[in-house]
Amino acid sequence: HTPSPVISAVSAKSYACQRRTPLKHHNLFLTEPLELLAENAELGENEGRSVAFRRAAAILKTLPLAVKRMEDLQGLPCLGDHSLRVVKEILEYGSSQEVESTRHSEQFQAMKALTGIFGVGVKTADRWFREGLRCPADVAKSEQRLNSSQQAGLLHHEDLSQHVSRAEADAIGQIVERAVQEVLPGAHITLIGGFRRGKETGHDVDFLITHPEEGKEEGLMPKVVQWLETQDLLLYQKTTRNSYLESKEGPARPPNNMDRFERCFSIFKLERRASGEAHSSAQATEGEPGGGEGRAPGPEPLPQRRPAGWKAVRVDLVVSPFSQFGFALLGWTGSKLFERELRRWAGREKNMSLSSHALYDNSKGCYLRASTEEEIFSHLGLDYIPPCDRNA
Ligand code: DGT
Ligand code: MG
Repeated sequence: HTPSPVISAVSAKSYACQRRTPLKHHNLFLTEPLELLAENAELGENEGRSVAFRRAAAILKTLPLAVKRMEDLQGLPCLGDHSLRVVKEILEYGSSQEVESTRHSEQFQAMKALTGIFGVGVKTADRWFREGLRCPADVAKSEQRLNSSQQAGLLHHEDLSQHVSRAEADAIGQIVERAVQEVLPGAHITLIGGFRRGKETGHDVDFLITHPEEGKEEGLMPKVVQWLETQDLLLYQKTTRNSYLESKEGPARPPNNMDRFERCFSIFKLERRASGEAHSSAQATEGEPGGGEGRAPGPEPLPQRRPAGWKAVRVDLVVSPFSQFGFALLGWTGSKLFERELRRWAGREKNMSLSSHALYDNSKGCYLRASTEEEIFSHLGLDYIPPCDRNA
């Protein structure tokens, strides 16, 4: 058997963090169906199955050519029986019955629509589905008790279900920059998430904030949020405090919880120009930092038409101490599968525990310091992969 040209160009590296995965690739016709099955498994809370489909899709994204026949896949890792069956069917018939029936199933569509509401997770969506709700409009009409994030999610659902463009992300970036400089001059703001990986659109905009002087960043988030609120730039916000303490972690509890930074889940009110292009209203308003009264977060009235002229955009802000910045940057750039694979590589191949805060070497019993992503890849014995090639 002559080695297929597709395979000979790809070595059989089985962790996504060992490979370069660009945003644009040649096998969307296979990866989209596999990722749909992954999403369906997530909605059914079957994580193992979901990850298997995501890994299968990810390996196909690294191939330099479109797959034409099953022989093209010989020697490739990460392709389980189920994924191979789906691929085979698509190569032979142009589509997979399982994928298409899932795509059109009432449960999949409803679960997708319900979890598409900001603040609604799989468990809530599943309960609502069993109670007969199918879409955001059903929820709005129902007597369901909603928490404040769900109320905001429903109220702004139309805007939040639209993609955020790169121009909008940049406009939000200017607002965040302005807000942060007002309350802590010298702080650094970095665009993270999908936009850092080169995506042209996103479901939200993610920023990492730090200050070169360790400790200066403490308590920053409430001040930023207050400034944004006095400028009337926030429609919703929920801030969680930093609860990560390295000294308390120790070897017994490796730093694997990823949600311990000071973090703000928010919905920004982004002005649009008449041209339709987003721009920052903060540029036009001279603010008095800390002066006014922030609008209290909490229940808002249920759906009403929003006035034209602005768009609701989901924004995630994360504050990291300078000493953890490299880990935070790596941990928040994604993709989610790439992150997962990095942690799996660290644990299985290196006996290390990686989080967005630190890297702990379990064999040596110590933390490994790093201030850049490059150093972390190097600690992990991996070739450096730039953000644009982390689109696994
Ligand atoms: P999208 O959908 O266009 O916003 O795509 P991403 O890749 O920006 O996805 P997003 O915004 O959900 O998350 C950005 C990255 O941040 C993700 O790849 C991993 C990380 N991340 C997301 N949620 C959490 C979290 O709760 N904790 C931690 N530590 N990281 C998270
Ligand atoms: Mg994002």
